[in-house]
Amino acid sequence: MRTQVAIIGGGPAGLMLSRLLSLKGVECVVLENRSRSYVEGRIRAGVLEQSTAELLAEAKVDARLKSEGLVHDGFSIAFDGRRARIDLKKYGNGSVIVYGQTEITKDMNDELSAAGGNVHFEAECVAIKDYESGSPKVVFVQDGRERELHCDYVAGCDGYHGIARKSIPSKALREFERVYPFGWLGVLSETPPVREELIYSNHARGFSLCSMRSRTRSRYYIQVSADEKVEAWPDQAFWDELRRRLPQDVAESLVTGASIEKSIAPLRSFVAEPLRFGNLFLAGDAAHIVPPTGAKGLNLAAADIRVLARALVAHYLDKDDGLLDRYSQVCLDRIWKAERFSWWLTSMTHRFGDDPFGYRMQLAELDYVTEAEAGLRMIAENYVGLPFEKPFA
Ligand code: RFL
Ligand code: PHB
Repeated sequence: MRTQVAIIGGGPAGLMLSRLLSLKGVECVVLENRSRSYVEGRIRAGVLEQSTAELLAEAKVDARLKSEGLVHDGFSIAFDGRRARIDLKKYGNGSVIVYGQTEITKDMNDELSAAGGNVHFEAECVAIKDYESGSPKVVFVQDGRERELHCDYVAGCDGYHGIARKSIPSKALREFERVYPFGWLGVLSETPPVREELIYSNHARGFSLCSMRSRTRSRYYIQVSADEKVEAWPDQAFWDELRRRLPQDVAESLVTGASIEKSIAPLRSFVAEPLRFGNLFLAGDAAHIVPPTGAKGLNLAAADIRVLARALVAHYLDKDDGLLDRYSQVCLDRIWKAERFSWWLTSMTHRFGDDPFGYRMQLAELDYVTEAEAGLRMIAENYVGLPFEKPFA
């Protein structure tokens, strides 16, 4: 089998790249080791930057996003018995859109399969050969048979646990990591959201977040210790603990119900440098992880794909490799800023053990950044999404 661009991983990054390249006439094949229903069922991100929505429009997969996505002009941070609203319009000159990652992958898979289907599900990549040359090969196993996909370029969009990053010799790669001593226990329920906007809460018992997927479907999270087991949290225990961590008026209006999904996500900051090795490019979670507090993971994956798609199109259509050569640096400059924001928001809102001094520092910082215009601007600009440099803007 032969194609121009082999894409490893059919998560949001891989699917988006496939869609953007196909629309420009660049050939590509996506190899995804899970089934379509598994990928579409994974409950993950829910908040999109404006630039991610624009990329979905460019990929012509935004019809449902436009009709069902909820535009949010602000969110709140609760701490010390009060609540500060971050006005994204006023201080960040923009807004975000609440629309689930599950829906994005469904929308993209629908379009890709209608266009002829270049996504191979249950196709597990096991090796990448000759990526330092001009003719790499991706070895994959499908239906128990080992096959090879020959290509010009490989896009490693296979997430944190994928093989793309692991195929690169460790001496060629620099990895930066911080593992947090806690995770997020998340619950999805068919209940109306407790408020119209998201509420992030710093509480003495631990962080919590009230989010949503639609006007009838809610997503809530509470901070739990890193070794916590989901079985230890029957629905009632989750709702009781969430209520304790919310401002009283919010807790009183919380509508609870049976969980549709419940899982624990560990929290990690991670960046691999650089993002290019010969003709192999890393994008999305394969290259970087942020703790979910800033809602940046999916948006960063989309940002990499914006740059990579433009660079590959310039190579094939304009015979210009300048953008491919700059891919790594252009992405990393923006990635590190999102890493900083996600780390900072996590540090300011979570409990790090029994640390009364640290808690007072958090409250003082929250008080300052939610009062001072400079603080409000910094939070809002980062949450809405930092600008892209030209020609990626
Ligand atoms: P994915 O989604 O992990 O997709 C990688 C795909 O590669 C496949 N794969 C392979 N395929 C073939 N061969 C192999 N050897 C393979 N190995 C792996 C996998 O099956 C998978 O389908 O990475 P991608 O595409 O880079 O997308 C990244 C996003 O999924 C991720 O950053 C976000 O979900 C993070 N995230 C959030 N991001 C936001 O922007 N806003 C949010 O509100 C937000 N909330 C969240 C989140 C992540 C969370 N968890 C569970 C970590 C909330 C949570 C709780
Ligand atoms: C979500 O709705 O899943 C969500 C929202 C905001 C975050 C993280 C996750 O910061």
